[in-house]
Amino acid sequence: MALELPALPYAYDALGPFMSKETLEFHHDKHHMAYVTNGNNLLKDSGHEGKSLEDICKAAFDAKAAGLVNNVGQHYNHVHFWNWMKPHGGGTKLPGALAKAVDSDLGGYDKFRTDFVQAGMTQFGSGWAWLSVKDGKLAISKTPNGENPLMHGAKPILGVDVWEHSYYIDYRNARQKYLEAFVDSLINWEYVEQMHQAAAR
Ligand code: MN3
Repeated sequence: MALELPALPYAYDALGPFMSKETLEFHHDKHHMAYVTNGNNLLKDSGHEGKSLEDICKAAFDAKAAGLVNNVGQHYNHVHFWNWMKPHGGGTKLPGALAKAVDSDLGGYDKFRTDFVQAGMTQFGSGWAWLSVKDGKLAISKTPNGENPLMHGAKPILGVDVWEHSYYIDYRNARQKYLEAFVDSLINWEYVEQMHQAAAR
């Protein structure tokens, strides 16, 4: 299965003022496209071509195949990242089942917000902060470069890209402001809940 760049699920200017058209044009059309191109080149004759995206992520990490980990990992991460955001998203109104799990596993919404932003702030250099299901419970984590929680025995349900290409045009060096805007104004909680339900199966 060749990797393919999906269309954004909204217009390029739909996430303003929290994420600009210019950021999305570079991030989706240039950065994500490059992961697709490089990933497809690396997948040729790798023995992984017939596997699912999730299985390639895990197999590449287990094989310490850094090129595949980063490019196929980044393809997986970005396919979901576009859907983890929506216009007029974010905020404290989580779908019921997810709100319950955030309360019981993470100490409530406010602590989730603090800890998720902190995970993004403390990922040194490029990478991601995550909300995942691990051993049946929600957990917050961070990974470097193109890695994701699939490679660490968990199922991601929300991730935020903390590579500078995701925020430098709009926020310059203010990573915390970007992370807070992501949580408060961009998260597509319905999509997070879909992945939460799927992870429980
Ligand atoms: Mn990115």
